[in-house]
Amino acid sequence: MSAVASAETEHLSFAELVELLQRIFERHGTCAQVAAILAENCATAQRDGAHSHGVFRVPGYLSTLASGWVDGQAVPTVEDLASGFVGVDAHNGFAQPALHAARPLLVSKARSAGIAVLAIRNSHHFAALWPDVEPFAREGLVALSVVNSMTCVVPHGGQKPLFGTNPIAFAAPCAGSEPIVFDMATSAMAHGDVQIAARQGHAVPPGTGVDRLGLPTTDPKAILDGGALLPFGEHKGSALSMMVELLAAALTGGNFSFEFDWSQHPGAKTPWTGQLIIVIDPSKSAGATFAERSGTLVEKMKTVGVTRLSGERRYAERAKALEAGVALGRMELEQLRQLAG
Ligand code: NDP
Ligand code: PYC
Repeated sequence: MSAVASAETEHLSFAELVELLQRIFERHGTCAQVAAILAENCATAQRDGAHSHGVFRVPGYLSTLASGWVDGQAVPTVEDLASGFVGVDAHNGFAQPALHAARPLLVSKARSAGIAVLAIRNSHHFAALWPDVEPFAREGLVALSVVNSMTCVVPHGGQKPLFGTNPIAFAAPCAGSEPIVFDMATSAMAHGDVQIAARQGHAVPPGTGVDRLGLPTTDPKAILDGGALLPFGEHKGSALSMMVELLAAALTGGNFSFEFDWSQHPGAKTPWTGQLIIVIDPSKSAGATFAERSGTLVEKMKTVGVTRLSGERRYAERAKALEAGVALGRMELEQLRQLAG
């Protein structure tokens, strides 16, 4: 899929796009429930303008399913591990169905203990992370999630790639506005955005990555072709990326980003790792008015000149799509229709 803004654009309603994607996933090897969950997730990213993780990802999902690397029919096993700890073995399936299966137990534990952890292992996450956390904030909860991916980032001070692009997403309720949400790769750029830059022939900013000789480059093709990404913010992003490896893999029982070998599955694109989600019920804290406090902070940020909060671009894209439909390139839509049969 192109992820290219084109004058040749068509619009589908969100429900139409979900239905189209659901047919594609089901036709290419997932069971109906997995198809429904992935379709909703992918359409949500497209709707909200997260183009590196919307329909752009469909070919990668399908080549991975065809390669036998991921099990599109896997049924996750939810484990009640402790008063504040839920585990899920995704059984080599996707992470989103695992979260879906464990969510009711996770929320009930967070509401009774004030905090609960969900550790997903043996899972594939190929999507944006904010759709996993935003719904918790809509229920008045605070959520933090991390997921590790595949070796393509050189740790600060290192000579070779080891870490994944390892995103961190956070969501919190905010009185008087949409939830506060941020979601960011700990690499200088998400791998998906490097792929888009390579397709479109754009240079990436200095500091994004290195070529196959380890030399700094702004050529996205050189980063993808034997080169590597760098963490954002030098040692600081690198420390956060290390934290993500520890929480998403070591703590969950999943693979580190360097630990899996997909060389026997040509076409495999989805990292086989783990994901951690921490959910907090702020009503249990001493300050019972967390959402109001969030609102106070946001208002104060505006008084010092902040005009754009994290999440705001996404909410604006969502509002536009709800009005006019979700925009897709005409060619892109034609390809999707062919894939759906
Ligand atoms: P961006 O750098 O585009 O954005 C990171 C965050 O910063 C977002 O919350 C964004 O809000 C916010 N933001 C961006 N610009 C500004 C600004 N000028 N002022 C204030 N806030 C701003 O994201 P990344 O490129 O780091 O990541 C892209 C996606 O890739 C993420 O969804 C991530 O989950 C996904 N990813 C997934 C991986 C996986 O293994 N599954 C691995 C790596 C990345 P807004 O949303 O409103 O733009
Ligand atoms: O964009 O870095 C990325 C990515 C890795 C896995 C899924 N997305």
